Amino acid sequence: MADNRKLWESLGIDLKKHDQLLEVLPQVFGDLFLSQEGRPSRMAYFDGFAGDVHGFRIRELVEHKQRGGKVFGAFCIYVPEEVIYAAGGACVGLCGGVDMTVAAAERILPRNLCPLIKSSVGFKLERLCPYVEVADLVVGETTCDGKKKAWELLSEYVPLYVMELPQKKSERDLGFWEGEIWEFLKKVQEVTGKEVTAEGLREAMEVFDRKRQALQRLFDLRRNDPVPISGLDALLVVQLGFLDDPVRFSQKVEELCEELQQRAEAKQGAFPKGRPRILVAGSPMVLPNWKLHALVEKQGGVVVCEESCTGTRLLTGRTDPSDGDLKELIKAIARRQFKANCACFTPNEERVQQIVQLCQDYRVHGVIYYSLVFCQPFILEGYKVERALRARGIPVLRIESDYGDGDLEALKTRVKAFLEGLA
Ligand code: BJ8
Repeated sequence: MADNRKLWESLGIDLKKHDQLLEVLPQVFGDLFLSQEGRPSRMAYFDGFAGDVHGFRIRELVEHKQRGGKVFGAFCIYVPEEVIYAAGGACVGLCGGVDMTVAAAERILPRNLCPLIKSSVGFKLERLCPYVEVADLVVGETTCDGKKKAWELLSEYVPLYVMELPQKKSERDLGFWEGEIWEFLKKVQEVTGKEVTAEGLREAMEVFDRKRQALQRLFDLRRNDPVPISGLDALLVVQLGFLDDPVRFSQKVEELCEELQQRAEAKQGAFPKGRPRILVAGSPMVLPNWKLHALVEKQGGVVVCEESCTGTRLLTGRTDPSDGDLKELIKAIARRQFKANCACFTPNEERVQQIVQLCQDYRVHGVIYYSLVFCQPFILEGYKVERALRARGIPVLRIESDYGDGDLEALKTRVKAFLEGLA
């Protein structure tokens, strides 16, 4: 701990406020995660990571920089990590899931803005996140309006580069996005001083494909009934994947999956069979946003799948890096990414169809459509999703929530009634 404090101090972290942040987390983590009975033993690695989330990984990143490496921070799964990795860089996710930093962000951002954006910006304003402080370049993107305008303000505090993500998915848009990846590649080369070669990019693509495949296996195992891992634990694993080294992370997820496979074969569930199986669809839930999963599982349900960027959207597609020059590889990256259906795209019919399919694949009893408050793309798309699900007789509960606990009791009542209705 003493070493961590020196580390944080060297990064310019506001230690006093940071202490307040770390004060609450162990208690919450213990109550929600460690109190679960019969957890897979391989969760120990992820528990350890969560317990020292600003410690050992930050030290690794600092050491990486001391060896001449660079660190990039990103807010979206459309930022092509492979390119960063191919130039010897490390990439970490910077999206904020903490209520404590929201008020600070409201000094420069409007109140009626999504908490994910406010929490992320607030972390920088408050100097509370070592991942932001260690980053050499922060990468934003033009997904929703809130993000793209917030980046203009955030760029006054951090070196920031913005990728322009098209809003449609035609061949012309795909070509445009490939161009954006090329521009980004140039920027990455400029920051790292290293050339991205076809060979390097191919290797990087293999690293991230392995990561996606490991997570896909974790999700596939959640199709079992009883489900061998709680929704809370699965969510934690995915959330930590945004921070961890991708090679080590893949290995740890694969080890966890081995254990879950055995549990599934032995019909050993995280909960007894028969609980209502819930799909959560919508806005991402970034660390440490565990609010909805905790509510569902405390009220007698189990979350078996997330259709979000902290879920299936993150795992979408494979790149086939077997051959091809740099041009082909960039094309393969862009094509894979375009299979992910963020609500920022229009039209987005594939997403609606995908959610319907996931309901079958994961044998769910009901869907909770979750939007962060003021997240217009996901809130608006909720209507179409709900209509499609109801037409197929699948019950839906739509929820809008933030990172605070002011709505906890109301949510609890609604979730409880929904689950009872599924029984
Ligand atoms: S690909 S979901 S990570 S943009 S929650 S900031 S959309 S108002 S996070 Fe996202 Fe990329 Fe899409 Fe995924 Fe805006 Fe909504 Fe906030 Fe959001």
